[in-house]
This record gives sequence, structure tokens and C-alpha cells, in this order.
Amino acid sequence: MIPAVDTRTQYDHLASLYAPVAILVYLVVTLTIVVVVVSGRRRRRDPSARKNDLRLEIAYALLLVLVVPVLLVFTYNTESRIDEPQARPVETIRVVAARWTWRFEYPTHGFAQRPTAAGPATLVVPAGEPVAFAGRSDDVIHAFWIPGLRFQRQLFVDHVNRWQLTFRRSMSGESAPCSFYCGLDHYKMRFRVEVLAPDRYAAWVRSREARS
Ligand SMILES: [Cu+2]
Repeated sequence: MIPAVDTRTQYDHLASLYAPVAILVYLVVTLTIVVVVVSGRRRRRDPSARKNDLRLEIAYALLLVLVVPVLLVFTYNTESRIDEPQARPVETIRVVAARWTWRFEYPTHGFAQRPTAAGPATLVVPAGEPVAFAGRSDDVIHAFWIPGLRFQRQLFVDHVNRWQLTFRRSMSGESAPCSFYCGLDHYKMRFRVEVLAPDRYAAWVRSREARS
């Protein structure tokens, strides 16, 4: 079996590439402001300063021209690794977002997880096995976001988005908020993640089937 992509590790790799670039850009901008404020008056009177300014500007533009393609290549490579279907999914779940709730349909078993009086809907998944998702929205754009997996996908009315994820047991109990502002009660729009060992998941599916 092809090992499933660990979205969290992929994200952390990318972040470790972006962070130093962001810090460097911040330092260059801040230092430039400080230098300009301190030496601005003196430089204005000095004609050779203009030449130096131009050289500095060209150097900074070249630096950006070199850095941007590197970031783009790494970003697109990571995205295609995550988007590529991995191992055969053991379960397919339909995600339906609507102002301001979540519904998770399990089409092969004929039941759906919805919000209850006790709280928001619970997405129940098996641990360590690839799960396929097909997501859409009933009204406006929402976003399916699981912070623990560093994974987010927007959901649209006229387009079904598909993705695969593999969950760890330690993520069980995580609360996942909608991450795309979708109106007045956006802040209430969340679901719970429950990750069960494969045998316990199978038992849960059987009991859930019996109830519906
Ligand atoms: Cu939303």
C-alpha cells in the first residue's frame, strides 16, 4: 500500500521554508526604513547616493526574482502531493456545509452525521487509514478546516471538491471551525472530529447502520 501523505508534515516543511524568507523580508524592510530615516538628509545632498540607491533597488528586485520561483515550485509540489489520490480509501464521506452547520453523509452505509441537541455534528473516521471526502456547500462558500492536520478546502455550491486524509488517534476530540467567513453565525459553525481504531470504527458503523 502506498503510504498516505501526512498533511501536517508537508505543511511544516513548507512553513520552515517560508518562515526564514518572511523574516528576511521583514528585516530588509525595517532596516531600510531605519537607514532612510537616519541618513536621509545627508544622502539627499550627496549625488553619488542616487547611484547607490539604484544598485540597492536592483539587488533587492533580483533577490525577489530568485526567491519567488523557488517558493512556487516547492508550494506546487507539496500541493500536488497532497491532491494526488493515495492508497485506496477505506471510507468515502460526503461533506455538506450550510449556514451554519455541517452534515457528514456516509453513502455506502446509508446514514448521516448531523448536529444534535447536545452539540455540533461529529465527523467519525478510522485511524491510520485513508478516507476520501467529497465536499460541497448548500448556500455560500464555506471552508472545511482541520487545524491538527493543517488541512483546509473551500466548499462551493456549484462544484464538488474531492480530497483524501489520514487521521491519527491523537486528533480525536478536536474541534474544527469553518475557516471562511460565511455570515452572522460563522463563529458557531464547527464540527467535532472523532478518530477510532479501525475495529472500533467498524463496530460504530454497524451500530449506526442499525439505528438508521
Ligand atoms: Cu461557514
